[in-house]
Amino acid sequence: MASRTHDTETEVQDRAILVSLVTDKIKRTGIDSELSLQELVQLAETAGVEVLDVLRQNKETPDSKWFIGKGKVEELRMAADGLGANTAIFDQELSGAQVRNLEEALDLKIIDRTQLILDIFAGRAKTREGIIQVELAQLSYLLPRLSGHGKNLSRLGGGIGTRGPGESKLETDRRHIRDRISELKRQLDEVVKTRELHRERRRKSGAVQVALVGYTNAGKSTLLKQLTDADVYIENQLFATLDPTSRVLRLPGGKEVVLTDTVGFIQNLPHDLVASFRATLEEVNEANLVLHVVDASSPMREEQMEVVQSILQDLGAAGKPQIVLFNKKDLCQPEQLEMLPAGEGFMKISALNEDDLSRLTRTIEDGLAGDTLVFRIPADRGDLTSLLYRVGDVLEQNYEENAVLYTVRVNKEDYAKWSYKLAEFTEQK
Ligand SMILES: Nc1nc2c(ncn2[C@@H]2O[C@H](COP(=O)(O)OP(=O)(O)OP(=O)(O)O)[C@@H](O)[C@H]2O)c(=O)[nH]1
Ligand SMILES: [Mg+2]
Repeated sequence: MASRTHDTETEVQDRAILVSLVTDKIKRTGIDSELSLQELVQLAETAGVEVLDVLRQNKETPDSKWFIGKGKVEELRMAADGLGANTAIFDQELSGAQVRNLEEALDLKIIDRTQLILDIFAGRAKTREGIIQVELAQLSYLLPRLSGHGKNLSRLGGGIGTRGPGESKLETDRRHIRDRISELKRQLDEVVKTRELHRERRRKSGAVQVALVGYTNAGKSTLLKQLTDADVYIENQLFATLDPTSRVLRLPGGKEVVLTDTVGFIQNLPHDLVASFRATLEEVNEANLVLHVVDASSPMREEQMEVVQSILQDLGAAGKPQIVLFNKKDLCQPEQLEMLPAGEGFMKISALNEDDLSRLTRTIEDGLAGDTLVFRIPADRGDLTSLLYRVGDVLEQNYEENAVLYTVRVNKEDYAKWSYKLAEFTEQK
């Protein structure tokens, strides 16, 4: 937020009223707007904003000029005057014109959820890659909205205009931003190439990779720290981690794997951010095993798990072998814990409990070990035989009259890709 620019003369704490508009379209998506609003409060607090009040409105469609209804604008003005607010934060994305109209009518700084998330990321970025990615996402978000952001541009720095939007000035600003976007993309390409080289090296070294993924604040960094003594930033706030961190983890049997902590996910993750962070997020695709960390104590647990699964799907990592870790069990009631799915692929843990951690490393070991499966392949299905050699090591072949029995130690990940063809020929699990 503005307060983070450390402009000492004008530094004012952001004091905000949060606004949520629930439209019919939103209702149809099934997003729980109350939970989303709770999350917006956390996001605002993470950004250092003082939240004074929350306004809600139900409306069929957004107002094209004001986003919320005219009467609600008046209500917002009165609340802001009464409470001494200087900012309004909307839980849904606004157009540039809506921002401008609201700013002019209310004399408040107007921010939407996307911009708030971008702001938090901007404050967190530490590595060159992270900094480039965030700036790229910010500018891509800003460009189509430029004429709406008279007041907010100063936060972006980099010589972008902050004065009133005269049209010719706007054109110059747009050109500057487009130039900057091309420059950032070029720089990002270089970083991505370097990352590719690293990946290639890791792949060649045969290092086994395990990725910690999950909703923001689930406890991923805590697990990395507890398991590997990594000195990482852990905080009870959203998006504590931005850049992936990898550490070597020694499993009980002596095998070493590379454990990677990643940026947390959130619902409605801004599109520009996902696009910019794609290279970082795609690290997950390198993993042999995905540990999906869930905050089991959160009332939003199920929604959060769905968000994570759908982002994994987008990244093409949904088919990876996955273990769901229901973390923070120490904060759950016994009844809550009983309701959680159990069995293979699920664990209830506390990142702070030593016994759970040793159970976890044993489970990781098991999760990485391949299964030995037996397939009965009909004699005329030579196509399937060649597939078997692709999914693992064929240990044994026994010939029958019209079929061959193959004993195969399958690599889980490769097998997952072809199981739709092979599963019906499996003899034993
Ligand atoms: N009580 C309890 N707190 C936990 C546990 N695991 C993590 N925490 C706390 O949860 C908060 C978030 O932990 P982080 O490890 O930073 O979470 P993260 O998933 O890395 O979050 P982001 O980096 O923001 O995506 C911190 O305050 C941790 O101390 C647990 O098992 N029990
Ligand atoms: Mg973290």
